[in-house]
Amino acid sequence: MIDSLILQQGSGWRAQAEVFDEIFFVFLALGTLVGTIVVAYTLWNVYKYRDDGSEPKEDFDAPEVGELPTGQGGPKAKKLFLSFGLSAIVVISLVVYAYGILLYVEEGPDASDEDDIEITVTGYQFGWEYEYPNGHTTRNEMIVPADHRVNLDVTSSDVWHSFGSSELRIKSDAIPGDTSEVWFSVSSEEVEAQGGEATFRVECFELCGAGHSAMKGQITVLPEDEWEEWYENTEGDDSASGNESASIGGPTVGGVPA
Ligand SMILES: [Cu+2]
Repeated sequence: MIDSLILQQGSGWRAQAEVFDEIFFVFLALGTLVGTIVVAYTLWNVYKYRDDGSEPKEDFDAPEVGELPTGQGGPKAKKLFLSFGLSAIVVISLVVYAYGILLYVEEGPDASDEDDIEITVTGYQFGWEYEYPNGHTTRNEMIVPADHRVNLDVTSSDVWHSFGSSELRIKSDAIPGDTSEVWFSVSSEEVEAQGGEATFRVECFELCGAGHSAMKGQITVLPEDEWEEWYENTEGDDSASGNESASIGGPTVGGVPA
């Protein structure tokens, strides 16, 4: 289950994938624990108060239809407070914990670091265009270096889209006239584990027209030096080398069913 990416080891960074896997695991573990206790306690009471054919004792406080059990400060009320109290502690702890950790997902580590890579993502019917800081653009394949925080400014040139990668656990609305931000980073350990080049699938998560299902792309993460070599070669050419990678997402016009 927890086969998440190898993350920013040593840097103190955590990728969204790791954060979300941790939240999932904590909720799963607590849910399983509480569920086991509740079901076991229920079954035990079912057995304890089973109908064995004998008459109930005189003082047996049987619940009556249409009346709330009062408890009246007796042992029943104690159980009620205990169960409400424990539930409240569990729920409040989870809210505080999840809220704190999700703030990290929103903000990310070391905001506005000069090593960050800023890329503008523009959705269109039907594909993605990426613009790098030097003005170079690629279509459908985004190429970024490992061990850097990548900041995406996501927008659209026509209708509403939603840019996302399930493997990286990132998703962001792409709305014409508006920009939303999302970040990610992939460690060099992960790039190494994927054989020197890590790839992540990109999809559109907002039904945007007939070619929506074909609106796929890819994030390619290279080791830093290889990426720098690639990036330097993009200087001055306008998207010529980038377009050869357009085939990764399939022919975008062909995305429209005939
Ligand atoms: Cu779309």
